Amino acid sequence: MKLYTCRFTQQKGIFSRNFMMFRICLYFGVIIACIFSQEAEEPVSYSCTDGYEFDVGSQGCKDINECVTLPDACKGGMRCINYYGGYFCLPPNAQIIFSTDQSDTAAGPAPGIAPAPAPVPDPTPVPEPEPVARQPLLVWPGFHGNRRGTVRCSAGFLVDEQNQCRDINECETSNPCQHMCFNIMGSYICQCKQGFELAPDSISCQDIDECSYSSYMCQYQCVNQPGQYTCMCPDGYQLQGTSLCQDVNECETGGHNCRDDELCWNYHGGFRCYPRNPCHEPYVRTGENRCTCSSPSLCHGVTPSIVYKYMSILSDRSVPADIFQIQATNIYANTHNTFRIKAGNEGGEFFLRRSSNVSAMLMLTKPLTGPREHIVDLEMLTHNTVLNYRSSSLLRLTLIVGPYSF
Ligand SMILES: [Ca+2]
Ligand SMILES: [Ca+2]
Ligand SMILES: [Ca+2]
Repeated sequence: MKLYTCRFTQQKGIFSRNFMMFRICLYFGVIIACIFSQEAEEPVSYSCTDGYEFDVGSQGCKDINECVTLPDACKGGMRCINYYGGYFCLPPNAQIIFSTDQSDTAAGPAPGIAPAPAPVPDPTPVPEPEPVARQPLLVWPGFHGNRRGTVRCSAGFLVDEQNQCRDINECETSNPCQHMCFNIMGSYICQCKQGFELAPDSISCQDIDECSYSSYMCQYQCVNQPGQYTCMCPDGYQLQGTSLCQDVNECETGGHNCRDDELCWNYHGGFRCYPRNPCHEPYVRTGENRCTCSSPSLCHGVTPSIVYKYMSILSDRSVPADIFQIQATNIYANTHNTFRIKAGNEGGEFFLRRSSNVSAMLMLTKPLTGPREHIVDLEMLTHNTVLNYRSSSLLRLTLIVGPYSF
């Protein structure tokens, strides 16, 4: 309650009879206090209900426009709507629709001088027969109504029993989404399961083609599937994790078909079967992978011994690269060893670098593309400087180049 000091005289009966009666009712206690405690010409205390202030000119309580007087009457971007005795804070999208029905209009309390709550300012206010009709318009997001109780709701809302607009839970009523539905005020949102994305219609879900994102999704081959993708590996490989391919060692897993007299040699992408005894006439097998020519008559002018070695190499391996070391097995005093590539380097893919008196390193100088098999003969020439004795030995290296770079 706000207290005001005022002059209250009988001469100022300029209001209508009804209004005076109302004032008398509303401020009965205050008036009584004035009559009994003050002389007619003496200042008296006068009070108005909350939201009103005494207007000296009109000698009545006048609505306070809080939307003007309060600097931040509504926060958060809400719209301020002044109302008799108070104010509303409404969402910006709220709409107020005034009834244009003439039967709904009649003389009523003068706007701004109303001593009691009255409707939202109406061009032609009328007295309402039903008390509820005197209530302000209920204005909420999606709500359109008038005082006569006819209500129209925006899309996504429905009128309930209380004549109010309530959100439709589309997820329960129509379930429009193909996968997941989330209800929101006035609408709904569809979402898709993992591996799917929302289609342009915002309702259905379409598969994500993960394989189109990048060529690095899979080491070998990406296969798109509904809601997911899988990586595939070529024959001779197995999937390692989700994207990598790992060679199957057929020689260990037993997935080879080599005979007992054959040696199984695994390489990236397959396996090979080589004879355990690679020696041909005039050579005889004198050790594992070693062939020796010992016949004085037949071995004249041929390499006395040949050692067979095998190695696997990935296709398109980066170069230069050290790939194989050749080393003398017997070291004699007063000997000098030299190394050379005797055969198998017609394309110039290899280079033999002498690393010591008894060893040399085979270098790859050009990338090899598989699947392919290279046989390179590496020769070691031994010169005994004291006895002036020369001999040679051969290492036959079989290089198996896999079909892929993994
Ligand atoms: Ca909804
Ligand atoms: Ca997919
Ligand atoms: Ca293999």
